[in-house]
Amino acid sequence: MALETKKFVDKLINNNYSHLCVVPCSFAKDVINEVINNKNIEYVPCASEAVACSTAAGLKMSGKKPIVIVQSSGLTNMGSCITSLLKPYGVTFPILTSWRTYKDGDSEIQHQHLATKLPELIKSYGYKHTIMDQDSIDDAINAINECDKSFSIGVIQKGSFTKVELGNEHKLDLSNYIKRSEYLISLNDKFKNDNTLFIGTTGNTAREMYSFMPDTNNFYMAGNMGGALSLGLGAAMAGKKVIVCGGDAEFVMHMGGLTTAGRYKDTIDLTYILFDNEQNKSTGGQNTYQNHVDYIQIAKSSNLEVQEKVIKDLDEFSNIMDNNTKSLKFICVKCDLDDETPRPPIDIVKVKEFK
Ligand SMILES: Cc1ncc(C[n+]2csc(CCOP(=O)(O)OP(=O)(O)O)c2C)c(N)n1
Repeated sequence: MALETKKFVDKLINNNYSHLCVVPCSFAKDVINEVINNKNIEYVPCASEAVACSTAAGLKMSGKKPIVIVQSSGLTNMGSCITSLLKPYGVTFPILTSWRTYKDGDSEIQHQHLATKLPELIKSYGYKHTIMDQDSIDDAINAINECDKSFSIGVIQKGSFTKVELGNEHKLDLSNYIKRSEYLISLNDKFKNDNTLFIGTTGNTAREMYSFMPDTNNFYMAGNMGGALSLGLGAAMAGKKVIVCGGDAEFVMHMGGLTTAGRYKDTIDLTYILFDNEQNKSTGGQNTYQNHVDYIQIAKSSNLEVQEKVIKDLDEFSNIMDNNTKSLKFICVKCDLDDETPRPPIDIVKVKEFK
């Protein structure tokens, strides 16, 4: 059975919950859609789980009733906020996390560790964990109310909520842009049999690289969301020529890495290509709501050499990628969605040393 999502969200609102602070997980897609559709509770899309947790703490400490929803892989990002703010100051609000499982051959390597260790992680934070009921809305709401007043984290399992479509007014229109696959194919043509290291980020970028860049030297980072620029920085500092293929949600998650990378501009060969599809494609297409952010200016002021214009054209992209000067570069490309492509298999993903 699954909880009827609209009724569940209405009950949250009846219980005066005011804000949903989120980094998306596909398990929570329908609750997120319903909250975006619903005018009586505020959706707060967050750059990282650390941001979600601190924002919720600020809301709670100011008399509001926030709820945080994150993926198990992101509960670790909240560790500092939980152990050094929520626990010592005694601040409580419902934190709900999905529990991503792991099955050899069928799951992403990023979920392997916490698939068995999530309860231990929660315990080490000094919290209890409560598996959220999938049959009774009242029992689920009671568990959430318990999490609101005690150190308890609610765990959401797959299939807990009925399907909710996003209202048309919230849907994105990317039809003016070309698909990411076209840019990736052009990279494959340009860099085939070259030793440039391509790092693909968590989300659909790495998956699509596997399908559309079969001839380049690829590392698929299915996890460590937000860490791709810094991973690339380390490799570039060790002498490699690196191109990171990122996404708009991954780029902002640990944006502080820009300040570190910027320091090394003149000594490294590293390009970050931000493939901006304005959404979290791999967790269900939730809008990142980041149109207020000028990625190019942020990169520029962190000392990266930027392409001043957002790229929307394949020839333009191809010309830019012909620029071989050794530097720390940033390119922002707008792209439309490709159809789902398969995950790269674990034996190809699991690489300990770059080529
Ligand atoms: C720390 C962490 N939080 C959340 C997730 C869940 N997650 C996986 S991919 C993704 C969104 C990626 O979006 P983007 O970077 O824009 O790339 P796209 O899939 O749109 O290409 C999220 C939220 C995760 N894997 N790790």
